[in-house]
Amino acid sequence: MTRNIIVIGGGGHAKVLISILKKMRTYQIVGYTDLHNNGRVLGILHLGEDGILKEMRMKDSRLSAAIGIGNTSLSRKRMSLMKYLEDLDVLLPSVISPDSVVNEDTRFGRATVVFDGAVVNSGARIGDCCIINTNSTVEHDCVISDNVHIAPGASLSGGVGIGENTLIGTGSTIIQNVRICGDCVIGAGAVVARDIGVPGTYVGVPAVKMDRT
Ligand code: JB3
Repeated sequence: MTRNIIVIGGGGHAKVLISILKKMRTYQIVGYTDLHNNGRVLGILHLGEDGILKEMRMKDSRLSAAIGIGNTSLSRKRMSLMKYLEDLDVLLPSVISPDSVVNEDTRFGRATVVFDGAVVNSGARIGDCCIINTNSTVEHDCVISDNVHIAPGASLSGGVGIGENTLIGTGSTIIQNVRICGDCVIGAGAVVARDIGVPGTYVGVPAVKMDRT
C-alpha cells in the first residue's frame, strides 16, 4: 500500500527529491510545504506553510515527510524542521533513489536522502538528515554524522569520518581514513588528505583553512 508523503521545501533540491519519490513508487506525494508558493513543482502542489502538517498528521497516522531543502544557508534549519516533524510524530523515512547503488551492511538515519548515481558502499553508516547528492561516493566503512551534505560528485574514500553539520563540496575528494570534524565546509574540488579537527572552511589542493574562519 502506498503511503502519503509531504515534501518540505519547494526549491531546486525539492524538485530532484520529487523526481526520485516518483520513481520509487512507494509514496503518494500529497504536496509540498514552503514559506512561498512556488507554483506547481513537477506537477506537485503547494499546500501552505509547515504549520499545515499538524492537521494533516491528525488525519493520517502514517503520514510521512521528506526534507527537500539543501541550501547551505538553510542547513541548520533542516535539523530544526526534523525536530518539528518528529514532535508531530510524522514519519521521516530515508529516501534512496532506485538509481543509486547501495551495497550490503549500510545504515541510514531518518530523513536522509540518497540521490541518483550516488554509491554508498558496504559498511557505511550515515546519520539523520543527510544529503548524499547526485553522483557522490561514500566508500566502505565511512561514518557520517547527522546533517551532513555530500555535494554532487564528491568522493569519500574508505573509512572516512565526517562530523555533524559539515558540507563536503561539489567534486571534492577525501582521502581514506581521514576524519573531518563537525561544522566544516570543504570547498568545491578540494582534496583533503589529513584530519581536520577545527571547524571552518577549507579549500584547495591540498585543502587549507581559509583565514577568515
Ligand atoms: O547543487 C545542487 C545539486 N543542489 C542545490 C541544493 C543542494 O541546495 C540547489 O542548486 C540549491 O542551491 C539548493 O536547493 P534548495 O534547498 O532547494 O534551495 P532553494 O532553491 O533556495 O529553495 C529553498 C526553498 O526552501 C525555498 O523555496 C524556501 O522558501 C524554502 N524554505 C525556506 N525555509 C522553507 C523554509 N520551506 C519550508 N517548508 N519551511 C521552511 O522553514
